[in-house]
Amino acid sequence: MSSPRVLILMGSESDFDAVSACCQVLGELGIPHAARVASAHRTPARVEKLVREAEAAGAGVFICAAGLAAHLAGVVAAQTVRPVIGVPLDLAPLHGVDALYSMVQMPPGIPVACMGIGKAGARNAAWLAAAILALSDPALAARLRSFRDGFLAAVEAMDRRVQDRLSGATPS
Ligand code: RP5
Repeated sequence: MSSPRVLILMGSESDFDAVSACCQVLGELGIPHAARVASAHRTPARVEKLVREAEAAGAGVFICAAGLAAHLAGVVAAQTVRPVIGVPLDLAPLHGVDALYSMVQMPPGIPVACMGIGKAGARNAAWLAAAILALSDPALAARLRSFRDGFLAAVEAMDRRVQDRLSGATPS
């Protein structure tokens, strides 16, 4: 198997569903990736080791998914100059706003590219990672372009269905 070009870290097994959505997009794009559990506060040395090993193996982008006071992305960004994308996860009682603020409000110098909260953000993390890697990978850039063309076809199909529904609509 090829070395991961994207390492996804999640703070807990509780984050699996969002990370799985991220992995699905990376898989569809043909980007080798790995997803590991490592907690910034419970296992800081493990986080550091996984980042160091992934860098040495050629990972170009890190994605960090975590909830609550989600410092995982910032901690990873402190250890690498490669791009770090944070995905804040939606746990009670603040429904991900706590994690969002933890990631998006990084002090200057150690940035984290923060996505939206939850699964949609997790999917976008994969799309953004792909765009970053595509800067130096023309074949990946072509695959990304072809996915965008697919979006156009999907939106046009939705529009046709909406027009059909509207033309059959009866006033209430
Ligand atoms: C964070 O705390 C994890 O990323 C997870 O989203 C949240 C809760 O973790 P568990 O208590 O369920 O392990 O570190």
